[in-house]
Amino acid sequence: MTFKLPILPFSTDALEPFMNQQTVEIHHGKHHAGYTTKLNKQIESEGLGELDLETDVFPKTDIFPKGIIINGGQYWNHSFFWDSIAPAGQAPSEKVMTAINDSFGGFDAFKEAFTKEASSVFGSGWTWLCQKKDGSLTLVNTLNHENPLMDSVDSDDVTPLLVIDVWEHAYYLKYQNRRPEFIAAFMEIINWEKVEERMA
Ligand code: MN3
Repeated sequence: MTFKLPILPFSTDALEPFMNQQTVEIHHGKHHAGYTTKLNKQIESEGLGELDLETDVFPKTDIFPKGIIINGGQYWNHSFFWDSIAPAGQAPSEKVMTAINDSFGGFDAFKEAFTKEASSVFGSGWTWLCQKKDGSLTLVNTLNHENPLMDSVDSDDVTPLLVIDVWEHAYYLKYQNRRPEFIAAFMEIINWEKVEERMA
């Protein structure tokens, strides 16, 4: 089987000015495409058959070659990331807002907590808004290629709802080293409809 680079759910200039066209084009067309190609090559060279990343690979990272874990993680994380954003103008639904209020004590408090977590990832990684088994929401940081579905990440069986990529390639062309400005911009282009869809 072959993994395919997902088609973006928006045009490459649709997130301007928060995420500029060149960043989207290179991030999707070069970085994500590169991980996709490497994942497929790795699967082929290992002679592996049909693989489901979520159910086969991420819960058992020890038994797969590192190249599958790294490129599989990056492939999946980026697919999840593109679905986490949308042209500006969406607001959380009442259901999502209630969960945010219950878990963080208000929308501003959520934004503050999310910004703090995403700012604190040292080097390359990701900040995930997740739902716990009890329905409450929590934030999980992962490094490099990792995500909360991986058994190597201590995240208590959560369901990811939303992710920000804080690798420098996600923002450097527009924001250079100013990650906090990128995080603030990301807040304007969250796909809240998708967050709700991902909630239990
Ligand atoms: Mn990236």
